[in-house]
Amino acid sequence: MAEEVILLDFWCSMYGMRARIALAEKGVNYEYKEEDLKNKSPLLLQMNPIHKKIPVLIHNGKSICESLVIVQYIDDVWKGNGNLLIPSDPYEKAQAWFWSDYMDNTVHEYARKTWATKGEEQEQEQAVKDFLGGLQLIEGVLGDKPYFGGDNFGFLDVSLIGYYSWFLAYETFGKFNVESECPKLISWVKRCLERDSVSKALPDSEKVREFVQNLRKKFGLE
Ligand code: GS8
Repeated sequence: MAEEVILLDFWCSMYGMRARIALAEKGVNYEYKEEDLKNKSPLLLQMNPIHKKIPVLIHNGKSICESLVIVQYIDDVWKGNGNLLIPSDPYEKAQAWFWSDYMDNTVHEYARKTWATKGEEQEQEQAVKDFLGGLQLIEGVLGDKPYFGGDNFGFLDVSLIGYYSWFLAYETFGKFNVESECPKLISWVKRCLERDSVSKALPDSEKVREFVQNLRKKFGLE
């Protein structure tokens, strides 16, 4: 039986990008379905009734939700294809989950505040400091390795790289520059972008900047 793989996604979601990259790394063919998050499809509501969020992977009719769970699932199911993304060493694996969680649940909120604060300059300056502080910690985890996974592009690389497509927006509205504070991290970004799986999954940063500018207008921030 031919496999049916569908990805419910939204173009500038750093979470969706993880699924796109993992599927490409494993050479899995799939159908991409763009969701209108303001008017969610019945399929999304049926497949992710708990959170009603993208990304959702639908594999032969069964849904898998939460981007990191999706990456792990893809790595497990298409084991034989390409490199293993999840580290085989238990400590490395634990670290990869820890830092992914730190990015999603701590640094992402600082990132959001770099563009979503309304005239409260101090709050925004603090958000920029906190965001860069978080990125510097993450840069320390990379150290002098080519990838977070060591010599091979792995799970933590997949989970972090999508955030890069939002950096231009954060930098524009927060008035700062990531490269001058985190040069090694940006070298890592450039290395990742040499992979087709990454360059094809990440949207144009300028389009993301426009998207964020429209959100700012919508929220009455400009
Ligand atoms: C986050 C997914 C998410 O926030 C994951 O998959 O890792 N922890 C989850 N998805 C957003 C779009 S990206 O910002 C989403 O679907 N939002 C719709 C909504 O909140 O209604």
